[in-house]
Amino acid sequence: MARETDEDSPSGELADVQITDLPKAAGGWGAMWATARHLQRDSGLVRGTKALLAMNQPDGFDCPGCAWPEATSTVRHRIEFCENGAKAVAEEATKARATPERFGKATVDELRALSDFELGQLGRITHPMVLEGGRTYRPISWERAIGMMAEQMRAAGPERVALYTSGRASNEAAFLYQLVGRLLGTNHFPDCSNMCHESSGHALGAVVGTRKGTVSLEDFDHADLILVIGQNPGTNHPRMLSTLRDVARRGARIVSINPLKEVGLTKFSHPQKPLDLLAGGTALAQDHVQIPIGGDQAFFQGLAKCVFEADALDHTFLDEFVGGVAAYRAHVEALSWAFIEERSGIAEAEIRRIAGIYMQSKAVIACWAMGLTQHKHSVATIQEVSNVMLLRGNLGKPGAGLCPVRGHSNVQGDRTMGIDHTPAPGFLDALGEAVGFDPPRQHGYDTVQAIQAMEQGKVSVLVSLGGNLLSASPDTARTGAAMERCDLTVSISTKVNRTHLYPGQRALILPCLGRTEIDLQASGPQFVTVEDSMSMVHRSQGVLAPASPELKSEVAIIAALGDALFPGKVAWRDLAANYDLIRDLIARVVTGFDDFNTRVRTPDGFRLPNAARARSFQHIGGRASLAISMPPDLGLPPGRLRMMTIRSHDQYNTTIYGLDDRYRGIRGERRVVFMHAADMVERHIVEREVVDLVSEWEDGERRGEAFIAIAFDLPRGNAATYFPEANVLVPLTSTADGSNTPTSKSVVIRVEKR
Ligand SMILES: Nc1nc2c(c(=O)[nH]1)N[C@H]1C(S)=C(S)[C@@H](COP(=O)(O)OP(=O)(O)OC[C@H]3O[C@@H](n4cnc5c(=O)[nH]c(N)nc54)[C@H](O)[C@@H]3O)O[C@H]1N2
Ligand SMILES: Nc1nc2c(c(=O)[nH]1)N[C@H]1C(S)=C(S)[C@@H](COP(=O)(O)OP(=O)(O)OC[C@H]3O[C@@H](n4cnc5c(=O)[nH]c(N)nc54)[C@H](O)[C@@H]3O)O[C@H]1N2
Ligand SMILES: [Mo]
Repeated sequence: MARETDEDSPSGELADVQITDLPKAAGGWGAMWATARHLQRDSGLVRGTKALLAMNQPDGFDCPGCAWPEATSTVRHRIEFCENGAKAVAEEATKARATPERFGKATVDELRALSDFELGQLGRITHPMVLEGGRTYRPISWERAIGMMAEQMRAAGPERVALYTSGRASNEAAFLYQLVGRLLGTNHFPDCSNMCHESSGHALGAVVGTRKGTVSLEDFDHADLILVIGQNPGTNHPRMLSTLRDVARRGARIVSINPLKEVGLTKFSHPQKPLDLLAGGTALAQDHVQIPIGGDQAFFQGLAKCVFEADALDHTFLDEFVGGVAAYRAHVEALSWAFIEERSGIAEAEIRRIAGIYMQSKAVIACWAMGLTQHKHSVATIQEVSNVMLLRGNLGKPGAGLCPVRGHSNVQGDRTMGIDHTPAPGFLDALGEAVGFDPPRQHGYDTVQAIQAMEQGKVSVLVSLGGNLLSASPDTARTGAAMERCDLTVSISTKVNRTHLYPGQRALILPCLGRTEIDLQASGPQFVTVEDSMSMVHRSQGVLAPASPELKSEVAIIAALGDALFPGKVAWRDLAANYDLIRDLIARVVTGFDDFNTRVRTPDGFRLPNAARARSFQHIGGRASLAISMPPDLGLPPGRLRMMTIRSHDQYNTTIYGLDDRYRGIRGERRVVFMHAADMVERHIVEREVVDLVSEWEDGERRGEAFIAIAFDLPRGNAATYFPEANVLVPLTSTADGSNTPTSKSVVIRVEKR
């Protein structure tokens, strides 16, 4: 099937990878050094530092990195950023410019030969660009670009248009975007969340009736135990390490459950605290459960078995709020320890030990991320985590709750604003009433379905509000071919990425302002709003001069499209001139946003209501309910490995900042495959040998050529590669039950010698 070309490694050759010792702690001097180096290289120290000092401050902008919340302004530090936030800023505030002249020099086919890192180094896009009747992008006026878009969307009709969103879009942009789509008559809103925390939403919705996390940042001050499951905060949510550091210093416990012993969870030295730097840092997780990929569901059933056996239940809580306890009890009691050991890969004694720690703790927070969401059994696994938490009343009390740690800085807000292919009827009712139309009710396509629809010619116009659909999606070659079948592909982007290089018949790149930049509209400078992982809604306002005078805000671009498609239906120009008017509209449509404009002007913003946190289950029949499931068999055909695709320390999803993964001791190359030493010996593979990876799926094989094998401390039978280089190996139709999320963390492969 899909065959990988050499296009991901610049010259088609592998660099000489360097393997170094693992650092003793995350953060520390290494983080300070990396921060300075990236700022200097990309944005220049002065511009970069100006931006950093405004980041995560009440009057500044929200870090475009992750969705971890900021502390309240009373205790917030003047410096509130991490190494990776600094890299994200350097990437956006870069001095490099992808001007029409630079674009004009190469065809998209030639640009494909650049690596993702090199594409990023082209810099910020300065002008709207079009590709039609050739293979090169040329400049186009905004007016013609928007006109072309409106014309083709109208011609295609609602069924044939898909509107993708990446989670960096602001609430205001996302709200207008879904409004334009629904006025057109479609719910085809694939979004990055379909590949991310969709499984969490499904699981939590079914068990506790709320699709979001239930904790606040203050809860971490009151917890006795934090479970960090399938998450690598040292790299992906570094500000969470400051929270975990405070937790550890208070004497509370942290348990990590992960196939890898991630350095970031072992020890953390706060780069902005001199004493911490000198002392070498604070120890974080004392306990690490080295679970094989996919073993979590059975592991948590083992924990539940122990809780029942010891009768360590919160009976009052269960009697009042939870249904299905007896059936669930019968289910886990019937599972033998031999079965649980086999399906979790963890010995009974170890499960009992962790259960002991869990049962001694009065208030527990369970955090998780992609290690739980991107498997076939993800929804059931997350339900199992929730079950165990409910058994001891770890929900809706200080220091306890469920905490899916979101990725993109506003991915949660975008969903709240209606970026949802299965919108709630109540939301559509309110939207229809506020704007005066009848929104479409039929469910739309998610990301995988949208790619399939393009492939089958059912979708002919693809619009992307941010993101990089080509590289983020599974089955890169297949996704690229599907996109190329479209009549029109449109990307609203800040920087060049691989999606731009797989154009439809015609393609537009519409360059927009980034978070860091001043957004000046007719009524004056504007701010936007975002919602963090813990449901706090707050302002974000850029401070830097825009990268080019031609840039428009996302809001202005979408409002112009709305005006071209549905003039007079909404006061589009007024909305774009003054974002307060968009917020007034949001307040009328979205629950929890009353008085939006006033409340969001308070220093910390406001928290959205969360029924599960309030122990209110009225909307799901009065009770939370324990879910029953059978864990998967982890057995593999002979010689095969289960591979997870993970992030390095030097990337933001498909944006590659550099070629190092400092916390895993890798420098200079990303095409690596981590394997257990014994699995290498068994295959006669030596350290640094270049191998091919072949994934096996019901519709055929996929080949990823030339990965450097490196022995690593992970469970036997498991392997790890980096996303997006390994996405060629992830089959489009291998998705999670219930959420349809691609199984990017469990791909069955064989390793071939070259
Ligand atoms: N700097 C930086 N920050 C980011 C991002 C970035 O790319 N760079 N991306 C953002 C986004 S969109 C997201 S969603 C988050 C992602 O944040 P993470 O979820 O932390 O990211 P991943 O690298 O995908 O890592 C998942 C972890 O899950 C573990 N894992 C894999 N399979 C299993 C399993 O079966 N069980 C268990 N228990 N663990 C498993 C892996 O070993 C790894 O430690 O980060 C956000 N923040
Ligand atoms: N194999 C594998 N695949 C995965 C994952 C995995 O773990 N393994 N993780 C999945 C996850 S969790 C996610 S969230 C998705 C991510 O999928 P996406 O969100 O689609 O990807 P990103 O790499 O975050 O998007 C980066 C692009 O966004 C644009 N951009 C940056 N800032 C802005 C802005 O302010 N405005 C606009 N309009 N554009 C901007 C830039 O052009 C940049 O190239 O990938 C998924 N894919
Ligand atoms: Mo994500």
